[in-house]
Amino acid sequence: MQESEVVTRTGLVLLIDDDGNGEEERVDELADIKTRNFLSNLPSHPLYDPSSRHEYVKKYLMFLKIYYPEAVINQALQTGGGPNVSDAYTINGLPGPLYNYSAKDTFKLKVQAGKTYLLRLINAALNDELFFSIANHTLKVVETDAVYVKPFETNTILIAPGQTTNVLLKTKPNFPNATFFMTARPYVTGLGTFDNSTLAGILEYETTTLHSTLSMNKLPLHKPILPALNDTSFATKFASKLRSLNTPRFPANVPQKVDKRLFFTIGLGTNPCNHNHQTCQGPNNATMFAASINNVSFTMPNTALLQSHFFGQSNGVYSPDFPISPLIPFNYTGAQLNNTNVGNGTKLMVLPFNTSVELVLQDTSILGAESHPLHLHGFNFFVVGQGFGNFDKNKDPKKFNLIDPVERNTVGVPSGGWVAIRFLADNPGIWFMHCHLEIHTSWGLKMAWVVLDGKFPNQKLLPPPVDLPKC
Ligand SMILES: [Cu+2]
Repeated sequence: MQESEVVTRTGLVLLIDDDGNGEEERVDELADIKTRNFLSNLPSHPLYDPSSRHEYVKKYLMFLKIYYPEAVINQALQTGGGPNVSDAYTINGLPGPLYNYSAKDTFKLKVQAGKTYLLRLINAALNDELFFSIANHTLKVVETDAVYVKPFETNTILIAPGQTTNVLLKTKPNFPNATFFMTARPYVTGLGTFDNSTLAGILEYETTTLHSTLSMNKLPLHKPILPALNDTSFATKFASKLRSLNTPRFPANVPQKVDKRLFFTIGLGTNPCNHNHQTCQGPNNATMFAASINNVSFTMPNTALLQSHFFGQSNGVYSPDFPISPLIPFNYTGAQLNNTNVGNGTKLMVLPFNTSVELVLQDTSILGAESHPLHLHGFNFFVVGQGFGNFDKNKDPKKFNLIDPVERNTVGVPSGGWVAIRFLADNPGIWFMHCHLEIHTSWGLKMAWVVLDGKFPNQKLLPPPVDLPKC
């Protein structure tokens, strides 16, 4: 992922997708259109803030990024063990003063008193969900994954890899005679080792008076208190605050009828060690880590799925028989199983055009319960319910929120729990769904959907470009 920043004529900083996959671009185009609406329609806008009526709303781009070379993932796949932990987390490329020798590499967010800023947060850390907080300031969450939410205030946000969150930051009315740490560190529920370090940037108030840089450095520095590294209670409360805005202008179009009900287990597992005379570094020396959905660990095909589907040549590339539920039901969040081996295959699930899908994603306790940020390509979905333990298909659906559930494209499957989503399969093609923890995806925690063409010309998969390279 190679992003660059450009400044548009509106003075906003935007994120551009340079890798050509269109995904970040699409998210950003949506965000940008909304931001322009936001600026041009302030008085009638639901997020309109009377105190900043004539204020120009500034927007900052922030990356929370991690030093994490591809070689680390490759090494883990070779040895069958967990990945080495990263060196540091960064904000806009800078790790900050809580790391040795990094005080010079500190991101400073300069603000003026008495204004409202729109901060756009993107978690680009490959393997970690992150807590983020700014000392002595509250954040008003207004948007997640480029969709408005009912605004709510919080001291800390939780953001998973691949998620975006926009927050309004109202600065103090007057110069505060202090500076403020902005810190982030991971939320981790798995059993593996992880980078438990904390990144820090500084929120610094600009002043027109006599404060020199020297005197700025002498100001007291406040630090936020972040939740504990495994604070699932915070994660649950935060998730339950996220609701769609659901106004006449920005309705929540939650599918009310369901054509297909699906139940997928999400979790880790093992494959036998494939080195004959070597030991592996998996859970024991005869196994390698793997991960699966419904116990199918996804095997990457050699031919592109979309290409083989479009030309009707999918035989031998993938099989259209992804299971609608686990073949052998078990106590998903109960005691450890003796046999942790996964099945392997390139299995896809076929959906007729416009199928309304309800999908329950159930975490398993195999090799430890863990929060998994699941990402669906091609669609937004509504998060209609979540809970702990095993999903109860008789009781739990009665509590689903079908009015104003949050609409997004990446959702944390609660550690030792489940989450239910609904989406309308109105986008023909082949779409991946995978855990956004990079190592879990590499271990096979992914599958793909085949969404068939509809009847009308604008409901059909477009042909590949004429210059598509031939094998
Ligand atoms: Cu995962």
